[in-house]
Amino acid sequence: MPALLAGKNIFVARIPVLHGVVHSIAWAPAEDLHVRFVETSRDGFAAAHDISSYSLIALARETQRLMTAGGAIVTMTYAGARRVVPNYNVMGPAKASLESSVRHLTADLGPAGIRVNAVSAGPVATVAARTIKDFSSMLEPLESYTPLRRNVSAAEAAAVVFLLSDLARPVTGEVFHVDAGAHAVT
Ligand code: 0WE
Repeated sequence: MPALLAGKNIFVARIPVLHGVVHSIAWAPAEDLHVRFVETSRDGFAAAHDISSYSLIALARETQRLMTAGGAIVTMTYAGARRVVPNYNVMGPAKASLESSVRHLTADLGPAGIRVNAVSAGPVATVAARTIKDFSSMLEPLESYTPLRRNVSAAEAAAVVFLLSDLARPVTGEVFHVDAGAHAVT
């Protein structure tokens, strides 16, 4: 491995100032997505919250000192944080925790001009999502019940770019829905 990539100070070594960071990582053990929620294992709960939620706090902590001109952090969440979505299971509480952390981080980082927001996207058929049991059967109903009668593509999550940009200068602590209106009717 090149010397610059060794160790954990890669950002410090190579990036003098940072204006924005996108946090887009989530994981729960497949076993915990395939059992009834009430059967969630302690280890699965811990792993889901560690990887999907704590990682935002760690990212904010390590990048805040590089955002010396202010900045923006955007994370990705999902409707399962607030309502029961079949099979989303332990990821629901993990996303609820993530959304709460967004609000708590705004208070710490706001005075330094660092904003923290989340984009709640409708289900997007990513490689990981396609491995989920019955995922494609979730997509069809969206075309009948969402106000816009459609689905959302990964590219349409470009609201992330807006929240990173100066256009969103007064916006922090927001969960911005990119879901064809599903949140308004469900
Ligand atoms: O947040 C997610 C995906 C989260 C996820 C997916 C997996 C699949 C493979 C977390 N951990 C794992 N672990 C694995 O082993 N989404 C918003 C996409 C998603 O995931 C679902 C959904 C939707 C939508 C799971 C069940 C039901 C609906």
